[in-house]
Amino acid sequence: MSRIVIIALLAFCCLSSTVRAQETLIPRPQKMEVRPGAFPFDKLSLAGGDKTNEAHYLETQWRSILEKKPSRGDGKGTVKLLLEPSKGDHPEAYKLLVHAGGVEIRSSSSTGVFYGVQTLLQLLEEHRHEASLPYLEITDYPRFGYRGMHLDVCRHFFSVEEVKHFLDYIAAYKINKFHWHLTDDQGWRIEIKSHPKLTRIGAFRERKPFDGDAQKTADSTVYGGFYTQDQIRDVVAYAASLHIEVIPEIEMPGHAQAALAAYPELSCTGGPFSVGVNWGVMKDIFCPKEETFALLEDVIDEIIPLFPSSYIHIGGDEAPKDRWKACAHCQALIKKEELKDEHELQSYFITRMEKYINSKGKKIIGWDEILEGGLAPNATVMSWTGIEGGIQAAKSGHDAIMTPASHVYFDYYQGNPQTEPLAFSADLPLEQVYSYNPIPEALTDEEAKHILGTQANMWTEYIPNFKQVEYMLFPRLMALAEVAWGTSNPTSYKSFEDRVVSQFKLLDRKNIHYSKAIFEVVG
Ligand code: TNX
Repeated sequence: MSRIVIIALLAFCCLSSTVRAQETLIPRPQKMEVRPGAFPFDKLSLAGGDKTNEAHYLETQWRSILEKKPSRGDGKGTVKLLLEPSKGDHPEAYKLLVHAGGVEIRSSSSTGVFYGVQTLLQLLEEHRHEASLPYLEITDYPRFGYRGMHLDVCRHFFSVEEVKHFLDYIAAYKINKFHWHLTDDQGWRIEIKSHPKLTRIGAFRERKPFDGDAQKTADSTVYGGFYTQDQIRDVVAYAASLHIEVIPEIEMPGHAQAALAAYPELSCTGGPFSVGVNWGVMKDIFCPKEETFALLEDVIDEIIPLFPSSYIHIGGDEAPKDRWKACAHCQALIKKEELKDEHELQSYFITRMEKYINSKGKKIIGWDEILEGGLAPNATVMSWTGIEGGIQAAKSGHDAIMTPASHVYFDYYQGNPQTEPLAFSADLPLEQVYSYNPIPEALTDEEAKHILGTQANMWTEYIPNFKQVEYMLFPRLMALAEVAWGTSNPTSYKSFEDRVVSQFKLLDRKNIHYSKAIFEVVG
């Protein structure tokens, strides 16, 4: 072979691997420069003495990608994870360098190192066939500190193992908050030792044909399950090892039918109730009685030591006021507290719970309906009905997390409802997620500082098993990740789609379900 042909071939290999490195990473890094040259996999080794959680994580994942253990270099390896304090750096920033000496990941935090490791794993995956990594330099950091993913375990229940898989998936795309929706009309899913009926009664409902084989209980007419406090601690610790903070949600005053089935005396009518089997908004909600506040405070007391997060989400959405209107106690309370109406009574409810939670050193998050009747003084708003709630919160100096149904509701259809599996009856194709900008135009730069970030929600009315969770998550999780990391560019959606397709190889190899709706010809 002539030298010219060899040089041309080398140049082609280099170029194609360069282009690929840039075309595959999700979320796309803030800055990436690919240089001529490549470092062979067989020279990669981990420093023998590196016993950090991140080195351990890299070793385990490496084994699954390359189907063999990475070699451990004595003392020094060619892959270096370097935690080095530096002033003024973004707390989650990292640098990744591949050069003639090997791979260096540098950060001032273990979280940054972890994100560098995630990027390296995506590069290893992409280059596994040519068995070398292109020389490159990546400087990377997220736009938003809050990059969230939610999971509703109430409408359908998912085991600890499944929740851990969910955490693995979101961690791989640098999501750092897990919003765990633990109570709703159709199930109370967390053990509360002081009120055992919450799970003994509230965690189980009548089984429906749609539930399929999932979560078989001894009685085949019953569906359900819950997490013990030990299991909760286990999940929270697992999430922490993936640099994910778990934010628990305990719904009040609405979406409370499972709790009312257990303790009907906390309703306005006295019940009786059964744990919800149908989807939608239920009229029976917590009644603002002293017994209700006492139980909810007990719940909070048990929740606080389980979750290190500084937040507790207390719901606040979809609480119809029918029962409060017809309840003598509620009307007397409205008078006594000099409130205008039932909306202000809801604000009284939330503010009272906020005061209790604040007194324990934690902050509340609530869905945007907590704005009605006046926002509790320190509340963070999760804006789901649209972006207005987030705008209103930020303009009044409150923090907000943007989760508008129009862009980040992963229970909606990803493609044609004729060919996609049954879902909530609205559409949310990949491109729509990708086009989202969490900062509303209506905000000034100063107000925009209150937008902590964004989160996608996975409501599970139509998601009876974990395979379906995967399916609804992928590939939209990738779009969410890039929006939250701040490197999405809707004008080059096509090139994002190419990167998504290249990530499908990994999903295939791991046997993870995902929607192929993006391949559908729209016509
Ligand atoms: C509205 S989003 C709800 C949920 C449903 C969801 C279905 C929100 C705060 N409440 O209870 O599961 O719509 O998309």
